[in-house]
Amino acid sequence: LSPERLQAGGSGPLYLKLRQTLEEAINTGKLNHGDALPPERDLADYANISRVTVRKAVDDLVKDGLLVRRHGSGTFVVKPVSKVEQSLSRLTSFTEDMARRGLTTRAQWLDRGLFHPSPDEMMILGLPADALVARLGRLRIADDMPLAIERACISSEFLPDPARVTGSLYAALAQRGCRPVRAVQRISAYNIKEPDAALLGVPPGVAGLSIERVSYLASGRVVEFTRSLYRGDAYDFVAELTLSD
Ligand code: 16G
Repeated sequence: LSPERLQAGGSGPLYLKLRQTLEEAINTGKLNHGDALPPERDLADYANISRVTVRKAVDDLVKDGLLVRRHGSGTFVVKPVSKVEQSLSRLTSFTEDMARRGLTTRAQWLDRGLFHPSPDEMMILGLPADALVARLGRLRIADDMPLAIERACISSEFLPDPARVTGSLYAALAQRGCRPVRAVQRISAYNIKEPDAALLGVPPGVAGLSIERVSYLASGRVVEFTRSLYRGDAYDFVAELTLSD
């Protein structure tokens, strides 16, 4: 955003030129999804234009959905992403889902080790008070785009050495003969807050999907209790409904 470029060349209102400059910066990746725009006052001072002009350009981009204003925290860039459509009828893993779409998965580890379970973990996994659980907290990334934060909790009986899980959790469970065969999933709406927003690369306050999955072995024992936070702008969960008789 150089003041010289804004003032120079071309006819048309200044606010349109600023709008175009900002749009170009978004499209060429100089400004990225989740980036905060400098305050309108600073933009006006820097480009040597009036605040009214800046406000008009920003209003325009907000109307077109390229910027979003968050009360109290500023104006942020919104880059539309192509959504991942995820079936709700198959019990698959993140790695498998992404591989099917030709995307490569990567994880940023947030947490990985053996811990004492919290009361709700103890209850859901059906564990005694002295049991240990493996906790695997990951930011899940597909082709460099962060999609979800997942915090899995598994009884140490099924996963005694969580530090050895470097890739797919379900592959690690399968290796130990305890890949889940059934799961119950609860999805609810959630506004993504910091520090999760920063990890997911979205402005704080945007819509997310909070998902809890409890999965079972064929024997009926609970093997996994996972709490996840998915980006609402990147995920559609799709269920097929049939008429039962
Ligand atoms: C999915 C599951 C999660 C499971 C993970 C295993 C949802 C909402 N969550 O992301 O519960 O732990 O897959 O993935 O679908 P992995 O085998 O690639 O580690």
